[in-house]
Amino acid sequence: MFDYLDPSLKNIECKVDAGERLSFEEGVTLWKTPDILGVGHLANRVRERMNGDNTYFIHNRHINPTNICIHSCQFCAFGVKEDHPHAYMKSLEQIFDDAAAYNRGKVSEFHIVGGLHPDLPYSYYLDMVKGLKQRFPEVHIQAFTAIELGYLAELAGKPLEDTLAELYEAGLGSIPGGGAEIFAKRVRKKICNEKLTGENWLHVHETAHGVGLKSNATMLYGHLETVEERVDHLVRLRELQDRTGGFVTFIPLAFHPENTVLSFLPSTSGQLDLRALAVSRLMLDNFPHVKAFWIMITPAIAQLAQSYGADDMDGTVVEEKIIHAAGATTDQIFHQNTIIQMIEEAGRIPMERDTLYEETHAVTA
Ligand code: V47
Repeated sequence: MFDYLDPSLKNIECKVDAGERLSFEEGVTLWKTPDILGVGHLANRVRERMNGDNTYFIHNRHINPTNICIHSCQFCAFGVKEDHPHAYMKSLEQIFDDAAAYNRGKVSEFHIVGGLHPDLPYSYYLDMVKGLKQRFPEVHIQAFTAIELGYLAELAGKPLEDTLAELYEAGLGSIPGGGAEIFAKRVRKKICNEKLTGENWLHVHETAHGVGLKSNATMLYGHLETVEERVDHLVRLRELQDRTGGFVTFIPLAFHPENTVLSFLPSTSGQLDLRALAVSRLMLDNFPHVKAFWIMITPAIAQLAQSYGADDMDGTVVEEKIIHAAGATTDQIFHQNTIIQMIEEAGRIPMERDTLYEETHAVTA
């Protein structure tokens, strides 16, 4: 029997055990209670019910085509204007070369996210997808956040649905979860005023699910948002998932303040990172997976997170620019044996997966 420090977690436990949905107010309790062990324990029960002892990872390769961006988000240290000394834009040939350099028959996913470049045409993105698919037909392309997709539809001069269908046809496999930040208008106005609204982010994902594309979802936490705004974010994702079933994985993203306009804010704590994963697992009862992205929260916390609701560690990544621009001190590459040993030490079964968890198999170091 688990002894909860916070008696209000007892009621939540009854609902969790009965498989009942938690309310907005219960979500707030989970964020506010000092009983982090209790929250973790409940999240772990759900995690084991849904995914047993499996901890998933993938051989992937991140590609960030450009850091030049028409937006100036307060939380972002990656995006710059064209005249910035660190501004870059990769040609399609460079992207294909990068992909080839790291493929070596092992990588099963290209994860592609970048800035909104002011001058690139829609054909650049379409040809990127086509060219990668032609050269690496076996690799899944997870590309373009909802923000980029909204922009691409504008560039293409076509309705969003047609743009998504065309990219899907060209070889786009699924959509990453970035750009969600926090849906609440109050915060969005302060941290990413020029960006797609929360409602529009949800609309892009709903439309993508409608054309057959699966997607991920994220939440950027640890900046100006309140606990209630975090719960609102999770509830809105849960509602969309009820309608479409198109989300695969949820990834809470810990805000990294360095080199951003919000650099006066502290970094997130280990406790907040674990709680974000645990509360997400408990509130998002219809999301199959919750990922502890080691790049964001360190491999050590990602390992601990395997007992706080998470069932995924992301993957090998190879080169990450967005969070490292904002001060992440983690390595950029995680070798398979290190991932496997960390998962085993956490008492879980290392399962290599493809992007959509359709093919999975247990591995040993
Ligand atoms: O939307 C930007 C975040 C996202 C910072 O789908 C920051 O599996 C923290 O899409 N501190 C883009 N976060 C990355 C992305 C992603 C990442 C991991 C997994 C998946 C997935 C997708 O990066 C942005 C924003 O929320 N971000 N700057 C920062 N300073």
